[in-house]
Amino acid sequence: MVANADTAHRLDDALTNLIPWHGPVAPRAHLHTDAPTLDLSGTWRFQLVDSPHDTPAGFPDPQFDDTDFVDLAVPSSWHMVDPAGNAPFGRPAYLNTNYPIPVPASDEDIVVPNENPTGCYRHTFEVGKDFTDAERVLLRFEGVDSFARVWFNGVELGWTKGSRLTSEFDVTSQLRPGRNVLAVAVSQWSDGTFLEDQDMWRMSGIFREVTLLVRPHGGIDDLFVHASWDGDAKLLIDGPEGATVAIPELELATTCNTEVAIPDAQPWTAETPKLYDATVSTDTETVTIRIGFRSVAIAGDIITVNGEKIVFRGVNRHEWHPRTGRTLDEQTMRADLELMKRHGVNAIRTSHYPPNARFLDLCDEYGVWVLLECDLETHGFERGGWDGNPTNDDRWYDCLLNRIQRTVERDKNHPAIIGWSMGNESHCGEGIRLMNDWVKNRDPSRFTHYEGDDAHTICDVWTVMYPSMEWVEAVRDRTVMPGAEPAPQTGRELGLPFFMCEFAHAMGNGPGELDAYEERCFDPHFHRDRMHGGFIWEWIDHGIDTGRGYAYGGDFGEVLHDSNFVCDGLVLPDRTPSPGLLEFTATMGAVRIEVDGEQLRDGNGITVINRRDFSDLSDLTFVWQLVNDDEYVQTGVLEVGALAAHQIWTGTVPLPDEISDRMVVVVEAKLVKDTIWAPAGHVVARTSALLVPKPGPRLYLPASSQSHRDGTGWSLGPAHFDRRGRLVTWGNANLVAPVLDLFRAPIDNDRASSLARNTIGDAALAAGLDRLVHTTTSVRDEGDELVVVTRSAAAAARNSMTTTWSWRAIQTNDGSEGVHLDLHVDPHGYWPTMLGRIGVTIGLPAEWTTVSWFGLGPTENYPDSQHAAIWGRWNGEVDDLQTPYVMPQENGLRQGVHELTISGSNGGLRITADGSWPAFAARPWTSQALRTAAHTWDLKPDGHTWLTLDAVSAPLGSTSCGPMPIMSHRLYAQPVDLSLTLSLI
Ligand code: IPT
Repeated sequence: MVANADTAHRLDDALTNLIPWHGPVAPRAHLHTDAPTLDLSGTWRFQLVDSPHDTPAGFPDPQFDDTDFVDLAVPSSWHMVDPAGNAPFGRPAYLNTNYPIPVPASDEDIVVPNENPTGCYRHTFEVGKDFTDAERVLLRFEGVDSFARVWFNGVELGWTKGSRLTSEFDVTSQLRPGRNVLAVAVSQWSDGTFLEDQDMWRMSGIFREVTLLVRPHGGIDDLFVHASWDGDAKLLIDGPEGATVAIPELELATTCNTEVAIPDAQPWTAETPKLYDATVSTDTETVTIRIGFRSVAIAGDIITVNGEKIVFRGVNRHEWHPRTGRTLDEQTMRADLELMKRHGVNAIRTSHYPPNARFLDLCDEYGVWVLLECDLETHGFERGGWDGNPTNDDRWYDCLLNRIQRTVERDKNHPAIIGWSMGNESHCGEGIRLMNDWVKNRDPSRFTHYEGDDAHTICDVWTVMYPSMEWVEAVRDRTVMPGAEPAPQTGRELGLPFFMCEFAHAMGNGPGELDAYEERCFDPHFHRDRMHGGFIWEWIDHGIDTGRGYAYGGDFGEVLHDSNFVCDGLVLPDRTPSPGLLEFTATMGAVRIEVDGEQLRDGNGITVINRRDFSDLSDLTFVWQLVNDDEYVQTGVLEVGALAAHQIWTGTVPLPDEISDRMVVVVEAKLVKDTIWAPAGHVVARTSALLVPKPGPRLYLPASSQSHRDGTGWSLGPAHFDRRGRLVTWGNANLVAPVLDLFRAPIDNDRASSLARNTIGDAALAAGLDRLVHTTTSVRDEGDELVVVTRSAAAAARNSMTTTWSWRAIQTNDGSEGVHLDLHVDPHGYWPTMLGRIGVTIGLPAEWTTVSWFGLGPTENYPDSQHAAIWGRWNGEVDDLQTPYVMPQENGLRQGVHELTISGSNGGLRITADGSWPAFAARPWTSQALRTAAHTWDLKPDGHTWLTLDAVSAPLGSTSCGPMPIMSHRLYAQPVDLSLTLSLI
């Protein structure tokens, strides 16, 4: 206990004295107890001042008049109160690796600015006799960012740091019958800030729960459950001597500190999260705890659970809600887990801090592997060459140890947690070794992880971030890559299990190439090699809801910021799955279906691969459908049965004698029964194939009409061309004539950012792909054919594309009049720039908004992100075809277009393709507008429906923080052809 007068003058000291806390009791597990607890969440009184020196005199005093204070919800971050409006308490700031405050040099004492937003909190509440009569009462804070000084009924209890770590103060001697007053001064900056440089919004407050807990004499302060499984279960619970342990379901009755073998228990895995409800009791307290039996081991260079190799189909998860920031309610936590389980995610790295404790109860229940990370990142020291970096400076080691101890002690009883991570991007040093040693000593039952252990002498696994495909291959094939980054350092890593703790940066449109990572790093052929998959960066876009769209870094006037780099998740800020998440399911989900349309007749066109590590597929039914364009032909069920883990089933479906080029086989794996994460019928995996996988040439009847010329140009069937040979009228509709299009509004993967080296987008803009000048060089009228040649090039550029447009009037298959276009594009000159596309864009009437296509859909798809798309007939409105990435960018492409109609009440256009199938995008704005818009609310329909048809399209990659796309995927200038029939609707 610290007396008031004794500490008042030491306030600054406490903020920066490199002492992790003063006052709290020893860290221990969060236990569910029958001892009384009082949730202090609710409306507190609050006043924000500029500095810890400016707190109102005497505010912790119970008699203090707080009429000038205002109401604030606890838990919450004060920066999240109306951040896009009045922001009464300041606005959040987004920074990636830079510190938001000046960094002391290594030969200086630690200082933080005097301008240090400090929230003065007061909360008055009543307690009953159960609290005042208790032997001991603790006050628990689960998350205060970043420094809290605590008074209870006017007496200072101490102070604490460690924003996402629990602190408990003993309040027994201050607690009074009836009215009690809790006062807390929370400062945003402290020495803890230098250990909390995570890539996220910087915001402050009491943002997790505050609870008062009775601790009965002779009660259960802490437990450490050791529940292993090696064919049989074993249980040992470290706890109070003599405390009884009961698991009714297993008819087990034992005591703490006694190991018992349990023959008939089922193991816990992320696939089969079997939990047993146990009670641990003393005379004065009963704790309920959910036990999962499982054993984590490293066998050679393989991580096993219960003897089986596991593979992480994982995501990095920050805690985020677009309205409440890092304060999450249980509904949101459940929503995350439901979405993850539905989409095949089986693992979470809690980047880069321990989550809300309740979340881990839910991880046990839903079943995910958790790599639990300590609240530690010192990335901003990189800027100074890591000089004075806390993990290598012994002044800081107590703080580091305090953090890892609080991390492990709080969460040690969760079966879901299979590894402890020391933190993120804090370089390396003795500090990390001390943390790791402490963990291995306290809990040898799990592996340890720290990606920055780059000499690989400390932790149990070898992990990297954002490796190139070639590099992952070298790890898999055990070939050394001289000079390749990150290079093996000591050789020890070559004998360790390997995974990517971050890969496939999901910023904006992407990530692409997931299938390529899956093939290399996920051991898809069950070789039982060291490859353990990885964790996508990251789960959710941290956009802030402004009421009209989502804000990102820089929107709140920050001095320094990292723009939209904070929006790099698989789900949009409101948790709408992005196309990237659907692609994750299709490439990395454990249930894989492959259909080869051409082999179906041979009896083995369908392959089902069970990539689960434990469970068979008896929870799924595999339904096939044969569809011809938009008509169901036949449906049935595949006899996949209880296909065991790692096994492969092949089979086929009956085919009709006559097959058409729009015939598709779709196979879906659906849940047979309800689970806690999805209802029966939920589709876990889906794939499709065309029975005729390649386009064939089409025959057309010549039209009754020939081209004819008048003073304004040429007419060909329903098409009218101006004197420069540009298609300007279609039926009665005026068009913005089609032109060659090489440009896509740069996606985040095309743009340089705080971490990305690439300049794909800048190079495209420098080359003028967004401002091509189109010049007709010749128009030849050849009877029923009009041949127009255009040259497209940017101002100042000499390289160009020559496009030959050969138009012919025809009669389409349904007898209507139309035109056929043969388009040939030829590059001329030197084209070093990667292109966004090679296609054409045409401006249609704004009223034409109804789209129907036969091709890949319904979700958007790109050349390196198309496994989630299904062949079929899809319908929608133009508005529905846009994906609202937080920062506008190219989106909405759909490939494999056999036929497309786009129409309104006053007419329309049907396009059929032969020769090759184009991709299309239809938008109410241009790519140029998409490029210049900074937010979704900047995008305004411009009076046209812009239709783009790509002969070839660029891949997505994940270069916003990762390697360039695989060389063969990149789109460079090349000759292309398109062959299209246009008819009137
Ligand atoms: C990596 C960080 O660990 C993560 O927090 C996030 O910032 C991510 O990058 C990019 O979004 S660190 C980087 C140097 C690879």
